[in-house]
Amino acid sequence: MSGLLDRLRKGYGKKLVSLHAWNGWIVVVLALTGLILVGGFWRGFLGEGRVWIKWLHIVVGLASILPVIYYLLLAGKHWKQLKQKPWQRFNVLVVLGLLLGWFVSGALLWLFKLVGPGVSNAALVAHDLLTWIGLPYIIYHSLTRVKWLKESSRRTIKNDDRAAADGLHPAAPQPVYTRRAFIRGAIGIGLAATLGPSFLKWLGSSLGSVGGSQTIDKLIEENANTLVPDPVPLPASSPPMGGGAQGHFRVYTVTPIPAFSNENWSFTIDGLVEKSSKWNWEQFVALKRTVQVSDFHCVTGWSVYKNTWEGIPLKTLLKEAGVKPNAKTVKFYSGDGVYTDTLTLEQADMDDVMVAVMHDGKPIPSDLGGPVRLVVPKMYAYKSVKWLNRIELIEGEHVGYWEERGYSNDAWV
Ligand SMILES: Nc1nc2c(c(=O)[nH]1)N[C@H]1C(S)=C(S)[C@@H](COP(=O)(O)O)O[C@H]1N2
Ligand SMILES: [Mo]
Repeated sequence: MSGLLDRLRKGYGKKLVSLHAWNGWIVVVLALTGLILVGGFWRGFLGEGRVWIKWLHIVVGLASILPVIYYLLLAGKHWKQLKQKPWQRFNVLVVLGLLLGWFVSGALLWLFKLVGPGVSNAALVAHDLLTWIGLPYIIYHSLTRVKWLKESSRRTIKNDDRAAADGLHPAAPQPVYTRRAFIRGAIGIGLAATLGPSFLKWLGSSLGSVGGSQTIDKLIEENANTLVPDPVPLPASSPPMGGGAQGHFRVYTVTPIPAFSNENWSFTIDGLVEKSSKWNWEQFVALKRTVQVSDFHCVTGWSVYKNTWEGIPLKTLLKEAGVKPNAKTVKFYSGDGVYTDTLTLEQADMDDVMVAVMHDGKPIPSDLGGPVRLVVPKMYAYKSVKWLNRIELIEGEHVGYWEERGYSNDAWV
């Protein structure tokens, strides 16, 4: 669009130029912060910084509506000027659509507590889809219009002219056109080749969220845990009482995904209890389990509905261990060595808080926190500690991994 903008560098044309620049920078900031937020690679070592990046993304995202509104005020005149330029009109519509779509879906995600999991789930898929389509489009748009591309094609003309004058070889009939088309094509193919596979993977898992078991089956196949024997599902689990989970889990972890074997896995309950216990896997799978169906909500906007979890109610474990009167907090440790979280004794007494061993009648795969994970259905999923291997009863308080990084200690859905 800079070609057009060059010609508009007067009066309101100037406004359009700076609007275009502002908009460009906003998109750059949002793209960078957004990609950092979803990129699993960054999760671990950004730690606290992630919360700041999230706020930056939200604030800039909300502000991104301002240039759009401003443009819409100037749009009438601009639109007329583009009468003879259907492609530029198309481009304006695409960019406006993207910005509005990102804004609306982003605002809904920001207000996830207000709009509820159904809406924020749809908003997250829309936000992702727009990014998958919009970001490559905008990258292509900017790469094919940068100055060096034009300069290099100008240089080509000169060289070819000189070559023709020297009589070395005749100038190609349309050197500018072919060279530009070639570079554009190359950029297009390059983008498609680098982003295509991840896009298809994302598309597969998002569409899979209608009948999500497919993706979980794949995680089960890739299960890095080698614990034997497999737990035998109760009749209520197989077939799953809830009819099979709806939605798909995004694999979240702040560490590399740990893997366990019979040799290195154990489960401990200790601290302020009458009777501490430590189970190995064979002992642990022999404990009496129950089955429940519940929804699973992450604060970043996605949910998985109707999970059939089979495991030991936390309540039962605590009762058998005998909680001492001075205990105040239940602290959960992950076998990843890093992640922890807590519940108050009162919260831990809810019937549906479960130390889960199976999901939809199958062992929980390592990616999803198996062999054993906590499930706290009434709270956001950051309370649902993966690779749970120790429960400690403590007197004071403890600040969990995400709570330390800005998440609310009040995680009620
Ligand atoms: N050990 C550990 N447990 C964890 C997390 C984590 O990073 N490490 N992430 C939490 C968050 S924020 C969510 S949404 C869920 C995600 O579960 P999933 O990876 O099985 O989808 O796990 C929770 N439990
Ligand atoms: Mo989460």
